[in-house]
Amino acid sequence: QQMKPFPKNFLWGSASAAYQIEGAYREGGKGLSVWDQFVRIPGKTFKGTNGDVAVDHYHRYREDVDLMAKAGLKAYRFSIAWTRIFPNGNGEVNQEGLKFYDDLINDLIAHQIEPVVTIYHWDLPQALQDEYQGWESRRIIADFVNYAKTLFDNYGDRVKYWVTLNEQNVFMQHGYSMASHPPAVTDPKRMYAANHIANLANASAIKYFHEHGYQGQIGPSFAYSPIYAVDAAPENQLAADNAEQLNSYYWMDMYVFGHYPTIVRNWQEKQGIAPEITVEDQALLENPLSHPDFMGLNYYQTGTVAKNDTGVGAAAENTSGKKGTIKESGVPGMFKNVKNDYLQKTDWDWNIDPVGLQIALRRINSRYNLPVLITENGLGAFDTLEADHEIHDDYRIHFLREHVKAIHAAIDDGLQVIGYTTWSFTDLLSWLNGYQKRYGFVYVDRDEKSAKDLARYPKDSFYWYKQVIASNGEDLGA
Ligand code: GCO
Repeated sequence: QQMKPFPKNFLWGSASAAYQIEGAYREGGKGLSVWDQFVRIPGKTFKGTNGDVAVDHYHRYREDVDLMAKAGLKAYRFSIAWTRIFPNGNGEVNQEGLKFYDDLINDLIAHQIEPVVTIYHWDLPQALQDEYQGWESRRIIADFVNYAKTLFDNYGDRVKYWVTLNEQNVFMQHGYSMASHPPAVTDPKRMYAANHIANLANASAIKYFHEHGYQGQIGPSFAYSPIYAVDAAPENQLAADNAEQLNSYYWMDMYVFGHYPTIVRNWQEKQGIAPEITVEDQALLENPLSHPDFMGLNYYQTGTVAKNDTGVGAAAENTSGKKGTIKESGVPGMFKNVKNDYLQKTDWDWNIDPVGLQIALRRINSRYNLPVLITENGLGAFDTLEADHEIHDDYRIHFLREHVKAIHAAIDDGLQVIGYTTWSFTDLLSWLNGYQKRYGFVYVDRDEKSAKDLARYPKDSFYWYKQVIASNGEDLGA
């Protein structure tokens, strides 16, 4: 029996984010973002690396788009830097910033590459953090909608796929619980309050989009790591359910159902950390016009948990984990994270689990009944540039091949998957791990001795992916 093929218009693509590739952090009228400031605090990032230059995509986007065309990409997901459009977050529009993305979008379209635009990928204007504490103030809702509307009005004639907030769970947990992203707070009450405001901003932007007749689809992208129980002991199964509710359903349910899961809400109330929800909030969040058209899924790995009666703390696992620093973590009374002996790990100790992607697609599809756009998936690894400028990343090919098989299996299961934009197209800045952690199909030479010019070299995986795209997922290589 033959497997169902990938849909004819499946969006085979790749992805990036403004801060991780653009550089030119003070050019083109750009304002400063919270990341431009945060990376300057000693000890926050690997060897103090920052995105001041990144891979200089701002000046080399034409070269990058040419490479995308060479790979045969059908789609490219990138984010817009809010600070290029509104240097202060609100107020006057910066025409130069608008023009940069206008040119990029036109160049993509000229090469028949579908632009998938992320509106917010973590680089909040510093001015809004200073003015009213960013996500902690409801004033951000109007500013975010105004920014999103500016993008819809300027690019909506050409952009058909919009991602509102990227990995809200990650930027909230790292920013307000683990203090590893700006604004570097450790306060769960403030985190859940800020997160609720982000939910209102997300819902308002989606509602605006739906009410004003723009053509296309819009939804958030979420870093979903499905959770397994360590074994069949009922207490561990319950712990896995706790983790799934707290880590994932708490965040995603709000997008689609407009309410938080009872169990988590109750758990928060007992500790006095539940966000305040007004009658108006409820009406907005439950309005179907504020619900997404698809769920964006960033899938890297699964988690495994056991019951937690020893009170192991730390609110969440550090998902940008630095090599060798994974420590015991969990949520007291709910679950603790444990090792999964069935899974191998990446150079950064992330679990490698292609079947987990099929499971993620099933869970999202059955819980939310929405099509899924896989907005990220990929392998962060150390790569070696050979003397002849080749990069033999067979480990990445293997990783991606197994994940493409899992997507194919999900499609064969009857699930609706719109596309796959791998992380990432070129190598780029890892927020906390510098430039040594490489994800791209295209190697960027940042070695000061050999290449100050940030030369681009396609890796073996580049040619492999080209083949996959050309055959619409039929030819996955050996
Ligand atoms: C890293 C991370 C990022 C994220 C991406 C999330 O190493 O910094 O892997 O690259 O995956 O920005 O959307």
